[in-house]
Formats: sequence, C-alpha cells, structure tokens
Amino acid sequence: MTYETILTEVHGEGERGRVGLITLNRPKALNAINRQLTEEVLAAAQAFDADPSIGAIVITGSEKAFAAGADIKEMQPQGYIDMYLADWFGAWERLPAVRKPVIAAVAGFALGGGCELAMMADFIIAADTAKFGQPEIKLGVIPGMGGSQRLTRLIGRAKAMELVLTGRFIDAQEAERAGLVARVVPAAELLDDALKTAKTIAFHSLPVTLIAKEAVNRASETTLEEGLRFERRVFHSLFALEDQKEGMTAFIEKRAPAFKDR
Ligand code: CO8
Repeated sequence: MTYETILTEVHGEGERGRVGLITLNRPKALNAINRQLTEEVLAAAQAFDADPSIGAIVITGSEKAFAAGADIKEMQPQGYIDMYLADWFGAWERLPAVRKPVIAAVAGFALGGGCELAMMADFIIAADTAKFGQPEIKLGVIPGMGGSQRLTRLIGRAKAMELVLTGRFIDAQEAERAGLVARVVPAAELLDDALKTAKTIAFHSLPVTLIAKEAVNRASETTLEEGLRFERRVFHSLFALEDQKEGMTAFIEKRAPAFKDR
C-alpha cells in the first residue's frame, strides 16, 4: 500500500528481530493528525501487526515534531453532528488494540492529539528535545483522543489536571520524572535507540511478548486481585510452550536461546 502522510520501513535482516517503523510525515503541518494520517497510521500498524515476520513496531515523527496535535484547520469548521456522526477520532481505538509492542519515539512537540497518540503506544522513548502538553483548553476544547484518561493514569490526577487545565508544556526531563516516558535519550540517538529497543523485544518469543503486554495492560483495567489471578494463570500456561523449555534450557546450557514462537 502507498501512503502520503507517513513513511513505512522494515528494519532488521534475518528471521527474527524485525521491526516495523512508521514515520509521521506531514512536515509542513508539524505532523498534525488529520483523517488521512489517522487512516494511514492505523492501516500501517495493523499491517505490521498481521505480518508474522515483524516482532515490534516503532512510531516516530520528525526532529521538530512528533505531532503538534489534531489538525486544527480540518477540525475548525466542523459542527457537533459532523463530529458525532463521523465519530471523530473513534478510529484510534484500533491502535491500542494492536497486539505487538508499539514504541513511540518522540522528539520535539507531542501536543494534544500528538501526546495522546504517543500515550497509545506501550511506552515512550523521548529525545531530550521533546515537549509534551495537552493545550486543547486554549482552543476551546478538551483532549479527545484519550488525554484526560491516559495522562491521568500515567502521571496521576494532580499533574494531569494541571496540564489539562493550563495547557502548559513539559519538557522531556519533567515527563520522565512524572512517569510519562520510559527513558530520555540525546536527540541524535533517538531513532537508533528506539529501533534497538524494539529489536531486543522482537528477538524474544512472540507469544510470550504478546502475553506479557496483555498482562501489564491488565494492571490498569482491573483490580489487583483479578490482575494477580490473571498473571498466575497465564504464567502457568506458558509452560505449554516450546519457547519456555528453550529459554530455560539455553540458560542452563549457557547459550543464547533460539525461540521459535511456539
Ligand atoms: N493543526 C494544523 N496545523 C498545525 C498544527 C495543528 N495542530 N500545529 C501546527 N500547524 C501548522 C501551522 O499552522 C503552520 O502552518 P502554516 O505555515 O501554514 O501557518 C505550521 O504547522 C508550522 O507551525 P508554526 O508556524 O505554528 O510553528 P512554531 O514553531 O511557531 O510553533 C507550535 C510550533 C508551538 C507547536 C505551534 O504550531 C502550535 O501551538 N500548534 C498547535 C498546538 C496545539 O494546540 N495542539 C492541539 C491541537 S487540538 C487537539 O489535538 C485535540 C485532539 C483531540 C480532539 C478530539 C475531538 C473529538
């Protein structure tokens, strides 16, 4: 499939450790998220998810902007009924539904829908130039792609409330202290670091990786008791896999495991 608002590439040779890279590419609009970009990112992410040779996905933007928000020029003329009937931004539910790990590699602005897109990834690696914010309040709206919910779960009520009510931007260091990003790296190393991290993930057993992602996600969806029960049940079930035997045998034999995704 050919895309106009994103670039896609596969990184990695050989059978394992292959990573699908999605680069947002609307430089003149600082990667603002319009309907076309939405459909293209979702199509690309779902295609990588369905490709058995890919083990993880990275979404990135440019040096200046991961994404400066939803496209204000596209939204400005819409009325309530247009937004409601088109279920504006409802399609984004398809991204967190991707089963393979998704890393957001963020440099520059990640604002509004850009911050919300980054938070839909499983974790964010930020360049030291990254700036995060939910400035929708200044435009007479509120976050509409999950910001009020995901930001609050990630950084807590007080700080989320402050950012959503003031529209203040935070830099990468503050974002790391707040728990919004997993790691901060020098801007020049961002993409290499994210791809290396994704390749590390992609070398592991795919079914075990999918189950690990599902288990961590359970933590924000259910009670501790239910979450612990879920973890124990799926932990037990992994002993049905060849990859469990291979991983533990390789440790005992002091060699690298050769996982087969079985
Ligand atoms: N939408 C459309 N175009 C944009 C956007 C955007 N979000 N952000 C930047 N652009 C465009 C600018 O209009 C400009 O285009 P042009 O050259 O044609 O005028 C170009 O990108 C470059 O931008 P600037 O000249 O403004 O660049 P600066 O370096 O001076 O400033 C900023 C960079 C600070 C990032 C600035 O562009 C800015 O404040 N952008 C808007 C940030 C923002 O408010 N984002 C939130 C948008 S609302 C949102 O995301 C809601 C999501 C959910 C809604 C759900 C509804 C259901």
